[in-house]
Parts: sequence; structure tokens; C-alpha cells
Amino acid sequence: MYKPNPVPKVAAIHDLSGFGRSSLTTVIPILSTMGIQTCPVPTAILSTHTSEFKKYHFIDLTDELTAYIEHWKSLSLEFDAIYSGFLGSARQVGIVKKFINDFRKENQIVVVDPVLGDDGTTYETITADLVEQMGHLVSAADVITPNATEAALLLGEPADLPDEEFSTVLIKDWLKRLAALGPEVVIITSIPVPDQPKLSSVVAYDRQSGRFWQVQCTYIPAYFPGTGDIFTSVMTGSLLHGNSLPIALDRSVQFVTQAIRASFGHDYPRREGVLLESVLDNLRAPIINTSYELF
Ligand code: PXL
Repeated sequence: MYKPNPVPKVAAIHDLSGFGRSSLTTVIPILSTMGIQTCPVPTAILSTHTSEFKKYHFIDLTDELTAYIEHWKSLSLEFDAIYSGFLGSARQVGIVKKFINDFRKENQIVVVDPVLGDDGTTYETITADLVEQMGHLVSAADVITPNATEAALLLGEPADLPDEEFSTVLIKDWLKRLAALGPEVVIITSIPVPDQPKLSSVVAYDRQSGRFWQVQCTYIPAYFPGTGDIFTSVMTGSLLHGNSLPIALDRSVQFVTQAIRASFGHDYPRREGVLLESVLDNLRAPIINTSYELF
């Protein structure tokens, strides 16, 4: 008998930052709006995220995770996707790898967003040990979504390369080397487009088909924290809905661009993140124009 799956489930391994729209406070509304249930595994609790806020309260939940996950194991829970992001310590990498091992099943997507830094530097709580360990976690994933800084850190390349260095040859080399670590699909966000300061791109490599995809978008000169979490959440939701890789990329880029555009014209502290609540309903709209291409 055909057994429909009315609402897919995602185990979301991220921190809960109480203020500033990042991690779980973006993952949950996005996946819910896309008709997907989020089951959080909180890696840390913070009063705010760590970009442009100082003296935030940071509660590392490393020592709580094993008992939390053991209870889920005893319930024989099953997930259509496992999606990890910001981790509270290097030691959590082993715990998340074990989670992936224990909850692996047929017909499932494992997405790892190796949250480490942006704009050429690491976030404040990210240690050299965590950077190194994150390399082991990406090996256990099907899909990874580093930004350009995180891709460089994972590959041991300089994280502060000037924009003009991002040639097609370099980007394809990075994508292939990251795929060689294990994931079938590698996506790198926030790639500068040489000689086109008004453009930014998201690139992807699908190891099985050997195809490279890119979606270009207008670069908006404003940094909002949490946009990486928003991108990967839409990506995860789209892949769960059966969208092709380039359509999922396109939806995610379009949604982040809409969110930034909805926010940029308003005058408020950027550290509060994009005005996600204003654009969430766009996730229910059909994709009309796509701009993805092979490269
Ligand atoms: O958006 C990534 C992220 C997640 N979690 C925390 C962060 C950041 C980025 O600054 O500080 C706690």
C-alpha cells in the first residue's frame, strides 16, 4: 500500500540565538512555511548571535546533546533530512557525525552548512580546532553549503582572496576538491564575480553528473547576519520537495535576494537580520523566472 509522507521531518542541528534572526529562528519559520516539520537539536543557546553583538550570553550544550539524542534513538524517530549548522564546540562534530550514522536511512538528505565565518574571518566563538573538525563533518554530508570564506577555510586556502582571484578555474577547482572530501553536491555562496562589482554568485557542483551550475544575482552592499542560514534552509526545503539542484539553487538565491531587498531600504540595525517575516509568504509562490546556467 502506498504510504504518503504528508509532512517531511528535518532534524535541525543548530544554535538557538534569542535575538538577531539567525540559525533556528530562521530555520524553523522557513521550513514550516514550506510545509516541513523542524525538530531542533540545539547545539548552544545564545542571547544573540555573535555578529556585531558584544557580551552575548553563550551556553554551550555539548554535554547535554548525547542524552537528548539518546532519547530520540529510544523513540526510533526517523527524519527525511538531517541539517546541521552552527556548532557550539569542536567536540560536537563527533556527536553530529554519530547522529548522522545512527539516523541514516534510505531516501534521506544530509545537509551540512559548515558555519565558520564570513568576509575572510571566522566568527568569534569558532576555534581553530572546530575549523579542522568541520572538515570531517562535511565528509559525512550529501550536500554542503559553505560561503566563500568557509570553503577557503575547509580547503586550507587564504580566506581573504581579492575578488579578482575568483576565476572559473579556481572556483571549479575548489568545488571539486570539496566534493572529493565526500559530499555529492557542493554549493558555495557569496562568490564575487570578477570585474562585475554589482554581481555576486552562487555556484554548485554535482559530482554524479559532473555538472557545474551557477546563479548570479545583484550584489547589495549590505551585510545582514543569518542570510547563510536562510539560504541553506530554503535549499533543504526545496530539495525535500523534489526540486532539481539548479531550481533549488535559484529559489534559494531569489528568496535571500527578496529578503535583503525588503530590508535594505529600511533604516534599522543590520545586526537584527533581514525582515524575514515580511517575505516568508513568498516561499509559497511558484518559481516563475529562473536564471540558473551551466558554467
Ligand atoms: O548565521 C550563522 C550564525 C549562526 N549562529 C550564531 C552566529 C552566526 C553568525 O554570526 O553567531 C551564534
